[in-house]
Amino acid sequence: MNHLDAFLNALQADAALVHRPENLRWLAGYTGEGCLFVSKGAHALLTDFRYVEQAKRQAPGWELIQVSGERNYPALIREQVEAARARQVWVETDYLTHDAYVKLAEALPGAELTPMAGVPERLREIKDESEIASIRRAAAIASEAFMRILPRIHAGMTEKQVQRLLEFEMLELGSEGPAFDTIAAAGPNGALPHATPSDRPIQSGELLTLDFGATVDGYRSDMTRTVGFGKVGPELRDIYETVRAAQQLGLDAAGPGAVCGDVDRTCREYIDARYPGSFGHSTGHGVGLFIHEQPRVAANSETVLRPGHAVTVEPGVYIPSVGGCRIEDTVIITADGIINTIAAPKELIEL
Ligand SMILES: [Mn+2]
Repeated sequence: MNHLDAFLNALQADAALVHRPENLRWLAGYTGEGCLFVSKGAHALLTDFRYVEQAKRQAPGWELIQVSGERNYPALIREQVEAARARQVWVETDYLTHDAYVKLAEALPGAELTPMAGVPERLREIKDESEIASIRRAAAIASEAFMRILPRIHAGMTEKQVQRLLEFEMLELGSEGPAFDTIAAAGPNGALPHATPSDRPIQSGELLTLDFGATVDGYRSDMTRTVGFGKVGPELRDIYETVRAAQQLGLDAAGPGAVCGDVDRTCREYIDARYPGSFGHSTGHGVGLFIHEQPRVAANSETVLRPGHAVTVEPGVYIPSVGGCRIEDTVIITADGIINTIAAPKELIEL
């Protein structure tokens, strides 16, 4: 079933307005600005002059409606809603600004605007073959970029220099852009799970955590590797091996039928027995058009993993003023196991 049909099946209102760019792409294959109007009887793409040709090319099956001057978005949306005789209209209340919502409501006095309530997010969870191919390509690019920079990074370089090298190689290999803000965090910065790369030179004896991804057809990959510089001492080495073992346990626990909360607990119990309280974030998350999607691989998640899920497994240990380590792969759940999309090795590398 294509994405539009799946969305129509799930539509529990007379019509829906879609504004979130990733949902425009997911539903219509369209990457420009504008919005979608979807009802049982019609599906239209509203945009302005700048995107008309692009819309024709990318979304040929959609009725194209061009905004201009008097015929602005609220007026054209009103025409669509009235033509469809829609009384209840789904809108992305978790995306529209308050001002945009108020304007819509003013333009549609006869309609009840109700939250779309995570329906596209739920439907996007299970990836089809072409989506999986894009994620795997993005993952292969990120993995290969990591391997390419290893011989070129050394103590004395700054976190920002490593970040730039990594992002350059991903672009060279065909990434549309970083999947998210690349994290490069060495030494004490490694104890901050989402550190911003700084101008601080990396010192010998430190661990460097690199969390990054590539983008292909809008689909993202997510991976983390932690590498050592010079000779890494026994304390950091033990942290590294603890995370590595926990991550492997998480991968072993993931698969069709596995409960997300159980995958999380597997990693967490292993780490908590050795470094209590040092692993404060979730074990993983879905990956797709967004870097963070459903399902969450978190302690309280009862979601059962199914074929077509793309999730990360990324436990970490963070010790303030000592350092940190995280190891992450993006895996695809299949009928009989998982495909690990990330090929880069996980033995401790000392550069
Ligand atoms: Mn991640």
